Amino acid sequence: MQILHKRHSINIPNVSNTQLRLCFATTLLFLPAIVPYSVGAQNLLVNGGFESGSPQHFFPSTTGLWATDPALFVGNENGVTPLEGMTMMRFLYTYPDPPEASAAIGSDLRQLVEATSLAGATVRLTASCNRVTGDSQTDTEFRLYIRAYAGDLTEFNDNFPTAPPFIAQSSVDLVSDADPGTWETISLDWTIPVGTDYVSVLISARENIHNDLAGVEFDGHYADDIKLEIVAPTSVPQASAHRSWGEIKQSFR
Ligand SMILES: [Ca+2]
Ligand SMILES: [Ca+2]
Ligand SMILES: [Ca+2]
Ligand SMILES: [Ca+2]
Repeated sequence: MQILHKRHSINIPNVSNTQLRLCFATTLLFLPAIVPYSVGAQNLLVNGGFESGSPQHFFPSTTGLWATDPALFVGNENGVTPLEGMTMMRFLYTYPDPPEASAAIGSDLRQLVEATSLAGATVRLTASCNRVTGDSQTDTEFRLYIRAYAGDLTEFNDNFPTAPPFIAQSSVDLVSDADPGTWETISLDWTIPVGTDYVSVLISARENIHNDLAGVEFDGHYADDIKLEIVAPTSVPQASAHRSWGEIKQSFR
């Protein structure tokens, strides 16, 4: 039996090598960037369960660490058991240096995340919070933020708090119950705006009931298991943000 193999070919009339290369370069220019993250596959935060190391005071200027106001990573205490793993984060004060109470009402922990390739992606930010029962002056509120910034994240520390201003933000509040045996979870979905270079994730315990100016500001307030995950990938072409047209043409010579 004779087997006939068909070959399919495409003839491109009168197209020079240079034209073909420019056509290929144009295609590359408008292809969506290859995102090093995939949907739902990973927590973009490092140490989201507060299982290792210790939080730093003052503002971060690098990715992968929790920093700003005084806090501790602790195990079981005050009738509260970590939701995830062996340890959780305890909020201490609202002023970082020196660690002390102040007229401020928010005790904030931040982490910066490189997000150049995430602009246009939708992310889900989730955190769980818990507290002691306390008394009539025990604060009850927590707040979860995500903020987008343009620029160099290594300058975040130096420029805070006057700059850099964030491009956009989203936040969600939680009023916790008085049962230390239960964790309350908050979550938000947000599309990272085009032009974002990095984001900060911020979890805050808030003195919504009694603003202590000295001494103990929070009677026993905790967070655990913070996650930042992609729920929809970016469809924004980004190659042009990193390579100029001239650079692309040059690479084909
Ligand atoms: Ca944990
Ligand atoms: Ca609770
Ligand atoms: Ca205070
Ligand atoms: Ca207080």
